Amino acid sequence: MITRKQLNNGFEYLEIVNRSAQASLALQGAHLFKYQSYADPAPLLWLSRASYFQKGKAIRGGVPICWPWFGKHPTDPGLPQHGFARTMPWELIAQNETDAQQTELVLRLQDSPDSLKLWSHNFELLLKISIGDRLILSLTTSNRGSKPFTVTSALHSYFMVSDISRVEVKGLDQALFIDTLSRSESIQRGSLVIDKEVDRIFQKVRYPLAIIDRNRTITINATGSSSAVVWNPWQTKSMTMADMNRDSYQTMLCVETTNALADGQKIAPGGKHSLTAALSTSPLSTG
Ligand code: TA6
Repeated sequence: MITRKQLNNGFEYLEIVNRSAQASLALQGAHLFKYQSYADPAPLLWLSRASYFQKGKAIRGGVPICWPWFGKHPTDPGLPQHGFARTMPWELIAQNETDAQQTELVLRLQDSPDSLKLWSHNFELLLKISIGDRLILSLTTSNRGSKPFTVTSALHSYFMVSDISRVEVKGLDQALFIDTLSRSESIQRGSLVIDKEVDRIFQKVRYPLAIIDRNRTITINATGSSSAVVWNPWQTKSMTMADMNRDSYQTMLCVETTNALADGQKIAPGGKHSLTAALSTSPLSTG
């Protein structure tokens, strides 16, 4: 079942319920901000208790869409970090409750006078979301203009973890990464544990990745993605963020399915590119 809802301030979102899972999706930014499979005792995605739900402000949590650039704009510091897709109004163009176990939604963002002020290209951006016992998000960029353009992008997934000091990220062993904090390059040795602020852009990533939590494994599979970003702001940075509480960092971890830095995608006129993340959980045998 798909129900249109509004917060008291008029912020619109959709509530999706089927036999496998429940989810909530804001039309602003096509931003999925809640998802929980009924097979899992905890939500898959983390959402800040202090998040904004206001026009033009990104929600802190869920899966923000960073597009058409990831991070700070490469040349113009006046442009919004992570692009504009996550704060613009999208339209729901298709919905299909394939069966009682699965719901599919397609949302669209197209170039507009507002977007052309920020980025001078004609485009169509589609997000297809499949909500079932897994969560699948597929972001397809189409070049509707007469010139090629290059996009960097991310499905910037915030995952709920039981205790950040007890998780590890597997699948990045030997991967080259840029540490954005020290602006240095290095190679990941073994699993990644989080015991301080971490903000690493991994290149040439081979999926799947996994977050090993106390009693579950979160598996992140992807297609069309060559990079991955692992981010936790830790306490000091969290305290500088109005939409994070001081203890927020203890139960969240971003493992983002991206094409960042040198992994930007050049799309010819008439061409398209899809970035897809398939997210699932499985219980960790405590034996
Ligand atoms: O997750 C990587 C990152 O680029 C971090 O550097 C941090 O800025 C994070 O994204 C959140 O960015 P935001 O603009 O949503 O506050």
